[in-house]
Amino acid sequence: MLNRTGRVLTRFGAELIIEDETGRRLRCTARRRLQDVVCGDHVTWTPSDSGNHVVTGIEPRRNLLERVDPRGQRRAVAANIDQVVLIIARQPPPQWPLVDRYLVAIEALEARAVIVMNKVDLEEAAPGSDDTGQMESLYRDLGYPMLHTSAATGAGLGELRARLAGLTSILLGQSGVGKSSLIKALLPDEDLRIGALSEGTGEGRHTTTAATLYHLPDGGDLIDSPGVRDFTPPPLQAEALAHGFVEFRPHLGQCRFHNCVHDREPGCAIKAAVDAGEISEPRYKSYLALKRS
Ligand SMILES: Nc1nc2c(ncn2[C@@H]2O[C@H](COP(=O)(O)OP(=O)(O)O)[C@@H](O)[C@H]2O)c(=O)[nH]1
Ligand SMILES: [Mg+2]
Ligand SMILES: [Zn+2]
Repeated sequence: MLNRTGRVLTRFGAELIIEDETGRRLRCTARRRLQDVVCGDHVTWTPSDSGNHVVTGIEPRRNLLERVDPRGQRRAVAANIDQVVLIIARQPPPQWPLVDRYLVAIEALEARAVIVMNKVDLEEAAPGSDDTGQMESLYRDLGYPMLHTSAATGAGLGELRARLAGLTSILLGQSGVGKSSLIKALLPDEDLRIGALSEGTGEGRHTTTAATLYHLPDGGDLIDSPGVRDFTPPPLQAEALAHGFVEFRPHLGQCRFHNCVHDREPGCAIKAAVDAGEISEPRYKSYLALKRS
């Protein structure tokens, strides 16, 4: 049998929409043993004259984004993500420990992270304990690009589009920061695209919970759905958590106790680095808050 290749754009229950190398969109059904195929998967498939084509294999994944459903089960959301765009905003003001929680999840995916400060048309909310400007430079110094956008005025959208070109990205962030507004600006005919995909699937309109891969007008792909955008990463074990703080890495393995969780243990190399100013206080506090939660 002839095996061809393609990429999964979305799935509706047992039915998959894949795109082949020539850009054709095809309805497929996965072999029974391949039921975990998700949006973003690179697959092999074989044509069929009667009914749906058949997905016969999943190529090795670069990574797999999972969420935890209300019953505590891990659920695959999307595969092969190159980049995560973490959206924060002037208002509601950033919750920096939540930003760190997302960054740890992005590091675990081994995906690129970009931070976008949206709503720059607005004044900053009354400054709290953390100065936003200082926090922004902290993340820049850690190597995370920090863009400024306004979905309202269009400011910075060109730079954001340029960042998305050539990669498969997703947007994440807390509610109210402007993710839906940014998606609308990036994918002006989103509704149309979804309509075209769901046409003829027999399931009516696309259930917006299914992650869907879209091609961006200026190049690059965006995997999106409210379920993807509003995803909150699951908690991690202390070891994986510490590894997700990139500036901790050079110090890991140098604590007095091999099982040190960098909290109250004596001889902790992480705490020594905080005291020496090599690791910032806010990031260390974030680590402790996440570790204790
Ligand atoms: N002033 C301003 N308001 C924005 C901007 N982006 C989004 N909003 C508004 O913020 C609110 C939340 O936006 P939404 O896109 O629904 O956020 P989401 O919850 O992250 O999807 C809405 O009232 C938007 O109109 C922006 O750049 N500037
Ligand atoms: Mg939204
Ligand atoms: Zn330690």
